[in-house]
Amino acid sequence: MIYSSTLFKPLFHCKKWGKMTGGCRLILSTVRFHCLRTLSCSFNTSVACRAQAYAPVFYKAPAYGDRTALVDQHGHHSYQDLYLRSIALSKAITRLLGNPRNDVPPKRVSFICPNDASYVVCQWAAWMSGAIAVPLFRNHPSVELEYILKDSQSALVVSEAKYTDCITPLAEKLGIANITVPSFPQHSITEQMIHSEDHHFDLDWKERGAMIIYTSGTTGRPKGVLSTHQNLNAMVTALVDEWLWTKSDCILHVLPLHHVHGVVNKLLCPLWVGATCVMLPEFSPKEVWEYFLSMDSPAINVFMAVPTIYSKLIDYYESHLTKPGVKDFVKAMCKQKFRLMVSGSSALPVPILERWREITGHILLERYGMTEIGMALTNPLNGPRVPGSVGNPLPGVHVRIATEIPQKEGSSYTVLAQGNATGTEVSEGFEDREGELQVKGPAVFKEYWNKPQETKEAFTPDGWFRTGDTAVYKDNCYWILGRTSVDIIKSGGYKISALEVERHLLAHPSITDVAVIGAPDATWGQRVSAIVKLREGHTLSLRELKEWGRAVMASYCIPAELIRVEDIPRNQMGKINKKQLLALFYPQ
Ligand code: MLC
Ligand code: AMP
Repeated sequence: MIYSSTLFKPLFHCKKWGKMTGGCRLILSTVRFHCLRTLSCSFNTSVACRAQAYAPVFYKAPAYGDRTALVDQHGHHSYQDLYLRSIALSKAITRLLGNPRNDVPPKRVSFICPNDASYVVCQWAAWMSGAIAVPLFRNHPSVELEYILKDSQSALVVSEAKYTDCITPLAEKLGIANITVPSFPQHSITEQMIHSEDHHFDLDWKERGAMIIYTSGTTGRPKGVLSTHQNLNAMVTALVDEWLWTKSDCILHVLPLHHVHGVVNKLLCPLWVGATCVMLPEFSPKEVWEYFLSMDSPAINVFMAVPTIYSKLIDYYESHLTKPGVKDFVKAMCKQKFRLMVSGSSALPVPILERWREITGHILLERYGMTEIGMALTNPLNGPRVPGSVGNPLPGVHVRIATEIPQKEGSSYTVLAQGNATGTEVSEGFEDREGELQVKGPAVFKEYWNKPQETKEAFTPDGWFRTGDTAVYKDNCYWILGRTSVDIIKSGGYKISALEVERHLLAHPSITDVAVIGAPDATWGQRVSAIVKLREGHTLSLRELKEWGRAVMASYCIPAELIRVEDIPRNQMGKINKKQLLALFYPQ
């Protein structure tokens, strides 16, 4: 057996962990799995952690061995199980793509999965193969999937069996290879199978592309945000350090897995530290409350969500859990079980924060982030959380609030306030002044995929990423006041481009003119409202529009409201003033 003492010696004598061959490291990993009870944990942890700077999360899995990494609708999955399944899939990927590790830039591997272990296996396998992982959203209509596959120039799409029928025709149309995630019964992955080829995970990870996440911009089609392994490493380690993640933590995961909140904060963080992630196939208020109030193991002690989810949980509580004895039980359980409850991705209304505190005894920790930068600002884990504020910079993050001084050649900026985790300095005379929030640091993304001009425009000449959010520094913390552009809508935590929705609606046979605005909404933050002019003689109901929209848009982009008008008001230049439209149709 490979874990005999004779085999150990040469491993200990490797010159440098960083220079170890992948084969060596794999042997160590396997040793770990077979000697879990006999090997010292610290040995393996140091191997896994020090092996390669900025290496992806799967490097850590061997050290966590048979701990439970994930619980999903199929059962419990250990770190060992996920790791071995990922190696097996990565072999299939490299057989198809050659060796993506040699490619510059690395090949893109898209994948479409339910929210379960198959997602982690695809993500890790893509990274093990040296490829860039492109997560697809299973609820996107096929035109949206096609756009992402094409735009990312994916070389391969991996689908979980449930989605193979949907993805195969698309892949064939685009000439992209596709495979189904093999469903490995646990016992079928053997040491022999893993050892049948050598694995070389030793790459220069730092600058290597890791993941492309698609995000809406103000103009144009969605852009692929390319983050490197260094970016992901910085995002994860900042949160792990700041919120004190440990392997005893257990998080309940209810978010989609094509955005950073679900991917980084709720999945990579727990997997990084050896904690457990209990993953629901989708958000269900009933199931979330059942987990919150359950005495069973694993006991959830961390929760994170967008404000809409807290609002929906409150609604469920009001109609099912308010009987006197039950109410006290709910509060006692939440107070006793949880160490951390976080809100983010859009502004947390103070009434939601207050009601949640009454129900659970927890003051939600609000933080601020963005696909391009990971998390930037956070209220403290320990110490007072200020309702309505997003706290201060995370470790490694530099922020400033600045206003643009337009110039003939380029732009320069007046800096109103600038800070990092150690403090913020406000420029004299600019106290309480609002401006654009700008960010620098190792978590800031590398580029918009294949969009050099957009990438350039997203940064100031001196390298600050322009978030497009208006902020102010006041009372020793940062406050987000809203988006600079009215054309970006946030609904249920999703960022939606009003112009993109308009583009879709203009293709509707009955619509001749349209303006899309974000109507304020207590549950959704904003909801997509379409003000339309219909072609003469045509009729269109909201139900018909929604039905039509399902084939062309993500469900969260489909207008929730339809306002029919004779003409859409425009100024002399023919431009629509959306602020005026909002005031006109939503005076509150
Ligand atoms: C669903 N619907 C939405 C919507 N989600 N409409 C607008 N905005 C949304 N976000 C529509 C559906 O199409 C449906 O319409 C109706 O609402 C009810 O759908 P549902 O499926 O029952 O809703 P539900 O499952 O409760 O979904 C709500 C939700 C979901 C909040 C769970 O939207 C969600 O998972 N949001 C999280 C998005 C997220 O992860 N954002 C992070 C981005 S990263 P109809 O007409 O069919 O009834 C980021 C950076 C950072 O922002 O800082 O984190
Ligand atoms: P996305 O582009 O989907 O990653 O969304 C990022 C945007 O979400 C930010 O630019 C903000 O507009 C918004 N956002 C995230 N967190 C918060 C928060 N706590 N408060 C207000 N807005 C937020």
